[in-house]
Amino acid sequence: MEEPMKPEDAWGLRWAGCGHPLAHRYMEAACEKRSLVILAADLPTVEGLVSLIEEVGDHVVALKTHVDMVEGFTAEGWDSVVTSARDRGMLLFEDRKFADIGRVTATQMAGIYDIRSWADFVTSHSVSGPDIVDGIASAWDDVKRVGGVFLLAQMSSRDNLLSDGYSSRTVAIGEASPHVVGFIGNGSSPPEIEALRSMVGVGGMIWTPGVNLEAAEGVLGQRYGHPGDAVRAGSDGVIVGSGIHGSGSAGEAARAYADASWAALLER
Ligand code: BMP
Repeated sequence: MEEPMKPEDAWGLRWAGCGHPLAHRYMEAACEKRSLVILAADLPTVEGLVSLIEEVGDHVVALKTHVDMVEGFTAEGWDSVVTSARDRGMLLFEDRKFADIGRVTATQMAGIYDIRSWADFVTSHSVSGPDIVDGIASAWDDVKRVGGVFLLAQMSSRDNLLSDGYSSRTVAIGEASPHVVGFIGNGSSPPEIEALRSMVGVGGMIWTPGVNLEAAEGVLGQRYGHPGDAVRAGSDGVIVGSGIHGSGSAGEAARAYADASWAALLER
C-alpha cells in the first residue's frame, strides 16, 4: 500500500488552523484512506448498518448516524455498530441536531442512546444561542471524553430559513468556543460554501451534506451538488448518504466519492 500523505501537506493551512484534536484525527484518517467521505448511514437496522460499514470501510473516514432512526434499538445492538465502525478506523458522528437550552441538551447527550459515550462529533443548531455548546461539552466531560460540535451554519434543503446573517452569527458562536470543531454547509451550492468559507477562514472545518455524483435533486426538497465542486469551494468533508447506501454497489460508490473528494483536496 502507498504511504499516506503527510496531513500538513495534504491539508495545508487547515492542518495548522484547526487546533481541535479531533479535527486532526479526522485529517489524518482522511490521508490514510485518501478520502473526505463521511457516510450518512441512514438505515433502520443494526444488521444493515454493520454490513454497510463492512462494505465501505476502506473509503469512509467518519460514520454519520441518526441513532433514533434505528428500529428496535438496544444498547448491545448499537455497540456492535460502534465497534464495527471503530475497527475500520472511522470516527463516529451523531447527527442529532440539538436545538434546546444548554441544560436540557446536556441530558439529551445521555439518556437512552447515551450519545456522549460513543460519539466523537455531534451536530447542533445555534438557534438557542451559545450555551447549547457548553451543555454538550459538559456531557462529554461527565464521561471523561472529548468531542467536537458541528454547528449548522447552512442547510441543503430548499427554502430553509438559515439566512446569511444567521450563518455569520453561527460562525461567531463557533469561533468563541473551543468545543466547536466546525460547521455544516450547503454542499449543493459552491457559491454558498465559498461564502461560508470566507466567514470561517482557515481555522475551522466545513462539512457538507447535499452531495451526489449523479442526482441534482433528492426527495422532499433535498438538493445536490458534485463532491469535487464542494471541496474546491472550501468543504473539508462530503457527507454522502443515498449516493452510497442507495446505489447498487455501496463499496464501489464509496470509492468513487473518495476519489472525487480526495482529488479535489489535492487540487486546492
Ligand atoms: P442524502 O445524501 O441521502 O441526501 O443524505 C444526506 C444526509 O445529510 C442526511 O442524513 C441528512 O440528515 C443530512 N443533512 C442534510 O441532508 N442536509 C442538511 O442541511 C443537514 C444534514 O445533516
